[in-house]
Amino acid sequence: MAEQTTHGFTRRSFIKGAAALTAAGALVGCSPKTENLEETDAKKEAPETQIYAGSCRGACMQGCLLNVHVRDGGVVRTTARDLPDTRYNRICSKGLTHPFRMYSAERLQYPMKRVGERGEANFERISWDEAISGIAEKWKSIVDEYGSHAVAAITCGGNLGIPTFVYSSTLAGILGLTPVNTDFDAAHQSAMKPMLGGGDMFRQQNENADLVNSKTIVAWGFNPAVSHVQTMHFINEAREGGTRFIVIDPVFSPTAQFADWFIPINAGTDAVLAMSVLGVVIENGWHDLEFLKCHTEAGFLIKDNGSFLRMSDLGVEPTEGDPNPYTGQPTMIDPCVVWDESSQSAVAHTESSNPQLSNVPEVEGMTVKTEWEAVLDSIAAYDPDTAAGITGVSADDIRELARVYGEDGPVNTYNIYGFNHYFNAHQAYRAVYTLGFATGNVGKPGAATGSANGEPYAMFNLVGAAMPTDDSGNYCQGSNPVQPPVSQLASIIETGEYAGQPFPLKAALVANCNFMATNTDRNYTLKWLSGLDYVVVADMVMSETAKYADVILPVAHWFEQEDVLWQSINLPFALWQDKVADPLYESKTDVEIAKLLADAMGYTNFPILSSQEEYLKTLFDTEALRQCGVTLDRLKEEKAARIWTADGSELIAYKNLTFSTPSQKISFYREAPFLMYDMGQEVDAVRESCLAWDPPKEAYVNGEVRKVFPYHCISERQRHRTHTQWQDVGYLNELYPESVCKLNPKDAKEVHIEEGDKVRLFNDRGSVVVRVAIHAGVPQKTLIASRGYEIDEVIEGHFGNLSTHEYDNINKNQVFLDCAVNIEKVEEGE
Ligand SMILES: Nc1nc2c(c(=O)[nH]1)N[C@H]1C(S)=C(S)[C@@H](COP(=O)(O)OP(=O)(O)OC[C@H]3O[C@@H](n4cnc5c(=O)[nH]c(N)nc54)[C@H](O)[C@@H]3O)O[C@H]1N2
Ligand SMILES: Nc1nc2c(c(=O)[nH]1)N[C@H]1C(S)=C(S)[C@@H](COP(=O)(O)OP(=O)(O)OC[C@H]3O[C@@H](n4cnc5c(=O)[nH]c(N)nc54)[C@H](O)[C@@H]3O)O[C@H]1N2
Ligand SMILES: [Mo]
Repeated sequence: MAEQTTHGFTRRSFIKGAAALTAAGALVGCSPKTENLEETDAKKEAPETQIYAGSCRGACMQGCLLNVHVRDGGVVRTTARDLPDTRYNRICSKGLTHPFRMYSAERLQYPMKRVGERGEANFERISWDEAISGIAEKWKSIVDEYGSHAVAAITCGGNLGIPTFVYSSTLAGILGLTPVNTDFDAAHQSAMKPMLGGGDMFRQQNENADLVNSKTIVAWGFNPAVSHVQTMHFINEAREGGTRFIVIDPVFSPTAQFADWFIPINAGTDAVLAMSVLGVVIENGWHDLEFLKCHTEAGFLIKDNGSFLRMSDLGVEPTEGDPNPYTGQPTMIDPCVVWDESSQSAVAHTESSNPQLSNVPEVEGMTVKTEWEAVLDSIAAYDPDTAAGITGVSADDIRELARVYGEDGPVNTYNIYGFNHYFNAHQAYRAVYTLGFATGNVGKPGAATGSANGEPYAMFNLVGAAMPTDDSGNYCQGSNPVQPPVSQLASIIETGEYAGQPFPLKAALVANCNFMATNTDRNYTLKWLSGLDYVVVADMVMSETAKYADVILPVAHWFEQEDVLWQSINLPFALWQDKVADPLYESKTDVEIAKLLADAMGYTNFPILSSQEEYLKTLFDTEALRQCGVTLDRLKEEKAARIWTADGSELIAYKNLTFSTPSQKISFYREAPFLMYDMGQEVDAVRESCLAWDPPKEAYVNGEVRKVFPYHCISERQRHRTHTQWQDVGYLNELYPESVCKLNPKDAKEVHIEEGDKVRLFNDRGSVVVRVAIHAGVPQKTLIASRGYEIDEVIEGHFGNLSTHEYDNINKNQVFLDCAVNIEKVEEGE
């Protein structure tokens, strides 16, 4: 019989748990002795130390190559390891404290099943056999009754190594599950895909070494001093070489401290600022006409009904193009039309190098306007004075920023997700990117516009991971193509329907994700979670989400398996992870777990899951990687290899100025809205066709909600954590002992709150009680909450109680920052 153990985990137990650490090490016969980490430098290394390569793979989207120092079978420390291009050598406090995670007292040691109520964290140890056969039995009965789509695979960004895909892609494909990605950071995609085309969309930025070539760098809603520390280093080097650094942020952020010019902006109004700056750019003729004509759709003609004028409208029959590479279906080519200024005639866009951008005469009796005119129309309302009233940026500053874009190029407009987490975020991305592209800031050294989001999917064999074949070469059944937004889960589970169709959802497999702590609207999460019959969580630690599991599976640490970190763009390398030790306790790798689950469900014949190596091999099986000469064998040997460019040159995004839109040009206009989810919601197609601004739902300073809940609540990433990870590292917790709420000194005075006071932040969704830190960098009527802390790390409540789970009607996008609250003092002892 399984040993009966009841666990009441608390996060705080770590600091108390130093003794447990050594005991944990002793369990597996290695003595990691983390309490004896030596303060030696590499040269004074003890002779018996073995040094392995490792990589730090949390979702900070960078990743450091590490030396993992092993003595007597135990990891004793980590140091930075040389990359082939040593300009990129880095390590941060997280990489340096990794041994503490490996030997954390919080690590899950064996499979467990729930014995108390969900969320109580009362579990009983079970064997792997019992765990896997129990899961299979439950899933089989659900599949028999409701079909395989009734089991969801929920994942997020816990580990950006290769096995990240094993559940929601590979296992979901084999078993036919419904993948639910947690809709983080998504508005950017709905703006980018139609503008630049899907294929290359994650390569908007040049690699970081190119930043020195910029005359101006604009961090627009980007806080690299915390969120991308590797990039910050390159920005500072560029500054030393004379590059001007501009930061646009509502908050005087850690990055703003390095700015030559800090532009505070009202949250959620970036679209207005960008449109207004673009207006001034155009007024002064600072836009790049040649670029607009040759490499964008600015000259494409649009008919009165909003659709493009195509050659078929002029009587030219469409021709058949190459079949679609994914579906094999035939494609028809019916090119869009431009008005060629030189010949004064309407021609296919491919035939003109000099399209007229405005005032095109009627074409065969049809009134037309250009895409460029659509842009001009949509920005017309935002003259600098009007824009100043909305954004809080003065008209003079708007004009000066326009001059910078016009005269101080090349400009790198660098962002990730600062303005992503609001209702109207796609509008902001579209407007900011239009400004960058209209000034020709793309495809050249020093010039780039966009996100350095770290997901270079295009290089790897994602299709092979999602649609593996069995040992007879037959494709698996494939996962559910309908992937509902998280914001609909409660109603789906309650009604068994989504978008008017039956959609039973009964169980979930959760991995790489701590949604109880990281999703918006925690009460909503609790609601849908409690509607599920059966929840399995695979994690390394007893996360807040694992506490809500029916069965918990312990996962091996990053250092306990071979892996490749490949999801980083501004760091142009794939990084190898040696297996430095066996998985501790009874933990298993994600690939092993997926294999056990597939086997137990009767799918025993998929070679992709046969070993970690086989899994990695599948993902590496692409032409793009072969062209770069990046193979697993080479990585094993060299530990890091440059990716991105076949000739090993520095990555300049879109260097050939060819984009992956159907026209191969940058698109500013949409005939139909690009919807990230479609459940029949109403969408204003005209408004979505070009640039626009709608105020964010709650954050807008002059909005209705702020009259009731006067403070905008921004949640801030922690330097010492990636989301909730590293919370079990005592050293870091000593430096940052608790979650706080930062408050502007003037506001503090007004509401009679002092540094260290206990306060309750609340709105009609819920509340949290934390202590206050007074901080002049916080704008007035704004509160900055430290995020990434779990429920037992705050005094009462949860930050996740405050935000809304709703999305706008375009984006499948959680809006963490679109949140208004009020604040009140809580007396000590209350
Ligand atoms: N240490 C650490 N690093 C991380 C992470 C972590 O948890 N810890 N998380 C990683 C992940 S998954 C992500 S998505 C990235 C995100 O990294 P970033 O894109 O840098 O995102 P944020 O930190 O959310 O916000 C960046 C800045 O945008 C500002 N901002 C907020 N609202 C607005 C607005 O309306 N307009 C403008 N212009 N600025 C605004 C914020 O004040 C902040 O200073 O960071 C990654 N890196
Ligand atoms: N309030 C607020 N909330 C936010 C944000 C915000 O700005 N404000 N930012 C959001 C953003 S941008 C993001 S990307 C999300 C991130 O949200 P999450 O991805 O949920 O964040 P993590 O804390 O990284 O949680 C991942 C879990 O994966 C586990 N894990 C790590 N490695 C492995 C592994 O190899 N295998 C398995 N099976 N599990 C592993 C970790 O232990 C952890 O419990 O958070 C979002 N939440
Ligand atoms: Mo993120």
